[in-house]
Amino acid sequence: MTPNPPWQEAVGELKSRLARSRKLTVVTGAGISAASGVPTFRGEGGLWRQYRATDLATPEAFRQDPQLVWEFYAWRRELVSQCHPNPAHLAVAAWSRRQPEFTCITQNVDGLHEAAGTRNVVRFHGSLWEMQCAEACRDAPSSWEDRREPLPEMPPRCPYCRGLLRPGVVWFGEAIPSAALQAAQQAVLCDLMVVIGTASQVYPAASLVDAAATHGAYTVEINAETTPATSRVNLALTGPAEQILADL
Ligand code: BV8
Repeated sequence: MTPNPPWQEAVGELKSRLARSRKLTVVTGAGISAASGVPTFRGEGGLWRQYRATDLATPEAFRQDPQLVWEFYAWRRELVSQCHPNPAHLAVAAWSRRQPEFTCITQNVDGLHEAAGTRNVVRFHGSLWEMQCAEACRDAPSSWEDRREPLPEMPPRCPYCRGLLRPGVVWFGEAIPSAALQAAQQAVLCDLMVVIGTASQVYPAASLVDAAATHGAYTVEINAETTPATSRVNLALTGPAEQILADL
């Protein structure tokens, strides 16, 4: 008889909370996409050449070397275009169809929640599949979807002004898009928040669980390791999200 994984007893509690919830908000990070083959930011897979993702995901890095930053994002677009939703994404998508009120606030830019059919996804940090004119030229829309793989030229250029394009993601030091922030401010007014696969070190995303708790939500963390949020939630399930959510 294999011993029950440590999360077994907690799964029962989460199941009953899900059954009773009237408004569920899920917050996800890179860990939910790990089983799909998408490298996380801080794990060993988070290295690209000799750089850390967090060194390249900044406006300064882009200003200094747009070619290098675009090679990083082109590498991630190509890699993610081969990745598919895993059982954790599929479980969240099922919740989005079944729960009376549901929001998925994701820090991920891979688009796998949408690919899994999840309803009401808030892209808190943008998307690899969105483009913006880096000059914010007046003829270009604020952002648009561009799934061309590979990109026709490197670095890609704005079709409206021939200036540089930039990936439609939120870099460190950049503000969260106001629409996403407003959606999140509504979504934290929930009765149950489940935080999945995030090191809870990036702000303001990492403060969403505290905002939910302040408004009376029951808070749950599902993560492969303990994080600064583990001691702040009502229920922590430590293990691989794709296994834990498959058990649910
Ligand atoms: C901003 C898009 C201000 C790009 C990303 C306090 C308040 C406000 C801001 C700050 C603050 N303190 C510091 C800041 C600045 C900064 C910040 O938080 N820095 C950190 C490093 C301390 N925040 C910002 O800059 C934000 N903007 O504050 O603006 C402002 C306001 C007005 C006007 C101007 C400016 C913007 C942050 C957004 C950055 N962009 N992504 C891209 O992707 O290329 S962040 C990026 O890194 C991801 O989106 C993600 O959010 C983050 C990585 O975090 P995780 O998702 O948690 O991933 P990680 O690898 O770290 O962890 C994975 C976890 O999964 C691990 O715990 C692992 O154990 C677990 N795991 C692994 N496998 C599994 C698993 N779990 C379950 N199952 C598995 N199988």
